[in-house]
Amino acid sequence: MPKSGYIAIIGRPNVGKSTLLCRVLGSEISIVTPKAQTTRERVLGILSDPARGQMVFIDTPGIHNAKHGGFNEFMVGEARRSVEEDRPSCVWYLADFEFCLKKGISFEDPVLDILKAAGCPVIIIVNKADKSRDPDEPASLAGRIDLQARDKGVSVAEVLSISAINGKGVGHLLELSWKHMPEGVPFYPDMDQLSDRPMRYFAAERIRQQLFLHLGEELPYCCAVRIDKFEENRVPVRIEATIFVERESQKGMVIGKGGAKLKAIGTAARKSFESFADQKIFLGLDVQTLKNWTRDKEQLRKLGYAV
Ligand SMILES: Nc1nc2c(ncn2[C@@H]2O[C@H](COP(=O)(O)OP(=O)(O)OP(=O)(O)O)[C@@H](O)[C@H]2O)c(=O)[nH]1
Ligand SMILES: [Mg+2]
Repeated sequence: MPKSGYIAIIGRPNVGKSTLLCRVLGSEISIVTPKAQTTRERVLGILSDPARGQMVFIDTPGIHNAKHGGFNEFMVGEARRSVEEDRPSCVWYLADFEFCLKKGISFEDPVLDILKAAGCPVIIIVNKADKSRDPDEPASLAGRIDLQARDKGVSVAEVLSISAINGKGVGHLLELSWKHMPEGVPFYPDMDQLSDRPMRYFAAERIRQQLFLHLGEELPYCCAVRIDKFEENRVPVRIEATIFVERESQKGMVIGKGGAKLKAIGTAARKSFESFADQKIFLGLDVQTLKNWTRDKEQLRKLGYAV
């Protein structure tokens, strides 16, 4: 009998959740940047193995202390929904190696609450172990974290150290995870399907990734992307998108002098999406203001950031 189950990947922002999902699938379905709070919504990544079954991963936004109302609350809500609504058979709780070394594992609110709400085994993954200078350090750290987590009442299945960036320990993690999958037929019968999201979503995400990489500290958090046109039957595929900023003054910062910034963002996003989709793309970008969209429920809903 094949095995099939969901695994929620949760943790604080920037610990490497999306990097790990991409590593496991061998495909960049979830965008990665050096900045915290890159992932904004739940994204499914599907790993199919004809001999064993299917593991469906849920990448989630980083858990942080979000203020009530607005966009940050939506993002933390996504992490909560991944355990409360998606009913995972196992949780991967990722933590940052250097942070754990200095401060131990952090179960500050609302992390513990979300882990307990999952009601399933939790594999604690100390990621970025490649940053360790002492080869014994990751194993001894894992031992300490195990005790700390059990003390807090977390249902710990295992504590592992890995490096999502170079793949070390990821094979072992997958082996352990199969053991937690219940028997059942695959949720997604097409064994080549990698995600639940359509191509236009990946196009929007690649534009957003370039906004994170090209713009200064705060600005990417004020940007949202909407795909206005996605004409798949044309060669090259024609995509038109709008980048929304929160304030009129931010428009110029995204466009840059003589349009140079927007051009660089568009070129990088186009190349990145062309290599992902393996197709030639035409990408047209426009920038508009959607006043205070991160705090306005109605605008959030229009952008698709609503429950
Ligand atoms: N050295 C090292 N860096 C890593 C590793 N995994 C991820 N990173 C880096 O950490 C940064 C954040 O990675 P992400 O995968 O975007 O982290 P995330 O947890 O998905 O972040 P959010 O979506 O913002 O919550 C990127 O610069 C990655 O290259 C790792 O194993 N080792
Ligand atoms: Mg992420």
